[in-house]
Amino acid sequence: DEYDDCWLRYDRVGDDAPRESYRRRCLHAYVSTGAPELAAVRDELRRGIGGILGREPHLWQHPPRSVDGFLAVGTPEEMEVVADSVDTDAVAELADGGFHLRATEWEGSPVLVVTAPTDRGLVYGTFALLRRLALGRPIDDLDRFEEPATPDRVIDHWDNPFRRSVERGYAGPSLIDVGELPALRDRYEEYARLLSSVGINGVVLNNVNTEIPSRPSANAAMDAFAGWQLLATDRLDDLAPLASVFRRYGVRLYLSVNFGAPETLGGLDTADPTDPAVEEWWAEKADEVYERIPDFGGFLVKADSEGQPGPYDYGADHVDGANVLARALAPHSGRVWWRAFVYGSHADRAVQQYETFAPLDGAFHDAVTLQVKNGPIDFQPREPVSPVFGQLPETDLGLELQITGEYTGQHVHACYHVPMWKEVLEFDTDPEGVGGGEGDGDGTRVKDLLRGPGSGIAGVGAPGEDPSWTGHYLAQANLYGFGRLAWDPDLSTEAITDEWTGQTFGTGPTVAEPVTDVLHESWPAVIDYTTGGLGLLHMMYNGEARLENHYDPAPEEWPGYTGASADGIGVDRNARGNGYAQQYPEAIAARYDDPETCPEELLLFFHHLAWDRELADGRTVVQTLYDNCFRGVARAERLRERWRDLDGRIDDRRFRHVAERLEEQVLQARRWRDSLVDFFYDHSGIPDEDCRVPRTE
Ligand code: BDP
Repeated sequence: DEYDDCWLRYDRVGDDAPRESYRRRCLHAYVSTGAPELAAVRDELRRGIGGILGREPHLWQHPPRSVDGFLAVGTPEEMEVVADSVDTDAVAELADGGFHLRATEWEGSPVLVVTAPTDRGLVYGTFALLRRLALGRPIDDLDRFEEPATPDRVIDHWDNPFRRSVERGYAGPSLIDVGELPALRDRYEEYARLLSSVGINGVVLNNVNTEIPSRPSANAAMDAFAGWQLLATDRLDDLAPLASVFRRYGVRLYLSVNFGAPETLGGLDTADPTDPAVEEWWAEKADEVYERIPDFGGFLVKADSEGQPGPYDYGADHVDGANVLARALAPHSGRVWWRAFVYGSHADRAVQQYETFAPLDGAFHDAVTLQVKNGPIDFQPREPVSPVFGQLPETDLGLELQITGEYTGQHVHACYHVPMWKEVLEFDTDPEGVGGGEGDGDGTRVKDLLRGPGSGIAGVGAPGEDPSWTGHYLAQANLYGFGRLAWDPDLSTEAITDEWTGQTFGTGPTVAEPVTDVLHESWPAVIDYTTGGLGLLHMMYNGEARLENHYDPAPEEWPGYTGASADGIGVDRNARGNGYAQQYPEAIAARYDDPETCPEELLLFFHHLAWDRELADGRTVVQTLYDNCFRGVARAERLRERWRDLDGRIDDRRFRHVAERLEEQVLQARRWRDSLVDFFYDHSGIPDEDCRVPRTE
């Protein structure tokens, strides 16, 4: 069909895979028939096994006794074969979504069991098994329990039904045409499969900017339907069939809601969260939602931020605001994801978030998840981890990552985000163990803070209507990696790359190695040529329209971000400056506060330093910036060269698509480099030791 299969290609496995055991244990499948999820399991087995072994499995309604080996998929309660073959207590203890894969024997015949305490666990278990087969891994000794590390693993679409556009989307119009619901498209199910296959269990349908019609579009007919109107009763009716498609794959629907909805939709004269009429309006709205979508996930809210209304408009605070929604959703087990992306009252936005939310720790309702971007600024190629992590012990946190490449080349450039996310997840928020623990990262890394009930991981955007789903084929790896890390943050970057590459392009080294090299070198390249690699950020052009560009270089545009002057560069977010570093626990604050101990990759984020100050290796600040910008281009060129090794080894369509983008990436990298080195030279007046700057043309 028209849409790319991404990592669910299920190509025939080669001779090096244990095909004989696959055939034996998988060509006959006894699958329970109970829940709707099981239809998804059967379909997937047909596609998966059919592709991998070249023959669809025979599906049984009872244990097949006449054959030499089979696959059994079901809960222990439903299937005796399963109950006989596994430790049922251990299965029952698995967290929601968890599953167990086990190769064993039953009545003398080899059997492979996929079981779980819930039906959605069976779906995840099936995908996990098919992944193993697609990667050619052994199955005869399988005895594996898996469960998700965090309960909610959600993708936040920034789709505008109003325009059918995707904010920060680089893959065409909205994948889901909510204006057309209840009509469904085949691709919704394909999409649900992709999400479920990596363990994503929630989709927020619409943009956090809920499109207030005071910004009319060119098309007057479309102005009738904006994101905030999704909560209207007839719109909710339309959502139910879509929710059913996702439900079969264990994925729940969520909506972004406008905090002013009681006024704009409900006709009340206020949306003041402390007003009883407002409280009642939200409660009734939640009832309406759950009558139609019983497993609805909850509301996502951007309040008091970038023009969105919020509790501040009514003299209330974020606790009042989040809690009124939470009280409405809690009876239905829904949650409010309340975004911490609030800024505007400080010259440096980095300092505001912690100041705003730390004093509210412990005051949020149990059904609130505070959704915090990984860094204090805004999805830059590299930022320190937000000081909110680890310092709000009484608040359920959701980590917000950006899957889409808003600031990393917008899917024209290849940029693999997985190593960046790993860096965030592994960050130790309490290296001294002040908050308890050993002080060796035990239980205090960002990933550990996301394990409890009520916490989660949200990833912003990426997919659109483009047949590639993500615009750039390599950006599929970010969607894949997001899901895998949300499920298991202990996975290494390398393990995720191997899985994705193997399933997407094949496991043989002549293919896997070049793809891996390209992915692994892409983020370092982007950091180098768009920032100079010492912690500078946001040197992208902003533009005049509300949807800023964030793609082209414009280092002069935001002097506040670079701190460039004749005497030096960087921003004093330290004790001598605005005190941002001091928001961290003491050990971290001390490390960042001293330029000698501050990690070099964040140096200019925390310090304004003289251009000619020497760094650890003896080079000056300005020389290092020059060198890194040139290194970035060299890296981009290497991506391009390495990709060429795949010519004739993968299909031409994907080969050329990526090859063309890498050509463009090299051109853009040079443009970025030139713009940045000119900027550094203009301010410093110090030429490059290698005579590359000032540039002669
Ligand atoms: C920024 C985007 C903007 C979003 C905002 C947000 O530039 O389009 O609306 O974040 O997260 O990264 O709300």
